[in-house]
Amino acid sequence: MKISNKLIELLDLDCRIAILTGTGVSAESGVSTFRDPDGLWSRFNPAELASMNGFMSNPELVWSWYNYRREIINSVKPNPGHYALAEMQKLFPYYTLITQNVDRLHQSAGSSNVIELHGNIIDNHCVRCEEPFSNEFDLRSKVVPHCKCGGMIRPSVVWFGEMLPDAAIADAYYAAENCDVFFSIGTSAEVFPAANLPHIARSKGAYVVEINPNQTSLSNYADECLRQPSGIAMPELILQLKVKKI
Ligand code: BV8
Ligand code: ZN
Repeated sequence: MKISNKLIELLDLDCRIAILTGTGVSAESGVSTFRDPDGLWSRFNPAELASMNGFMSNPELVWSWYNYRREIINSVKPNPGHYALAEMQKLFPYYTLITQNVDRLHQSAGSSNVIELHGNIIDNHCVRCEEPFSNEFDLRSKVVPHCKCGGMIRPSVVWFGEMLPDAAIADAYYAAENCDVFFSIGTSAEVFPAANLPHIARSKGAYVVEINPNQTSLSNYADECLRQPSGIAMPELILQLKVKKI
C-alpha cells in the first residue's frame, strides 16, 4: 500500500498535523479493540460495563472488569506504531496527538502532551467527592474500595453518557479546526464526539488520512486510506519522511 506523493509533499516542516487514535493502534501490542469481531464488545455489554448506570447497579462486576483490563495493559508494551507517532512529534513543530485510548501506551512510547479524550484506566477517583486515587489497589480484589467520605472509587475513564473533559475536547476541536493534515488511525470512527473531529478538519480544508486495515464510516470522506496496520504504516511513513530529509 503506497503512501501518496501528495501526502509526502504536504508533510513539510510548517505543516500543522492533528492525529486521532483509537484502540486499533494498541492492537499490535496485544490490547483488545472494542468493535473488531473478537473485540471487547463481542464478549461484554458496554452499557453494563462502561457506564455509570452499569457501575451503580453492579459495582463489583465493573470494578473487576476494569482490573482485568488493567492487568492486561500492565503486561503489554508499546508497538512500532506508538514509537513512530512519538518520533513524528519530534519532526513537526505543529503536531497534536489526540487519543480515545485509556492505556497510556502513547506516553510509554515517548509521546508528550497527549490529549486523552476518554480519560485513562490507570487512575481512579471517588464518585462522590472526586478525590483522586492512583492505582494503589490490589487488581485481584473484587471488593470496590471506598473513599473516606464514603463514596465508591471508580476508574478515571469517560463512560458512555458522560461528558468528555472540557479542556481535552476544546483542545481537540481547536487542533481539528486548525490543521493541514488530519490522521485518523486505528479507530472505527463510531464514538462521538471524537468521531466528529475528522469531519471538522475536512470542513476546514484539511487533507484527511485514514490508517486502518478495515473500512470504517469515515473511509468515504477520507482523502487517502492506508489499508494497513498502524505498526506497519507509521514506521513506513517515518522512513519516507527521512528519505525526503524532513
Ligand atoms: C458524551 C472509555 C455527552 C471507557 C469509551 C453524538 C454526540 C455526542 C454523544 C453521542 C452522540 N451519539 C451518541 C452519543 C453517545 C455516545 C456514543 O458515541 N455512542 C456511540 C457508540 C454511538 N458518546 C458518549 O456517550 C460520550 N459522551 O458525548 O457525553 C452526551 C451524552 C449522551 C448523549 C449525548 C451527549 C462518551 C464516549 C466515551 C465512551 N468511553 N471508552 C473504557 O475504555 O472502558 S468508548 C471506547 O470507544 C474507547 O474509548 C475507544 O477508544 C472508543 C472508540 O473505539 P475505537 O478506539 O475506535 O475502537 P474500535 O474497536 O471501535 O475500533 C478499532 C479500529 O481499529 C477498527 O476500525 C479496526 O479495524 C482497527 N484496527 C484493528 N487493528 C488495527 C487497527 N487499526 C490500525 N492498526 C491495527 N493494527
Ligand atoms: Zn470521596
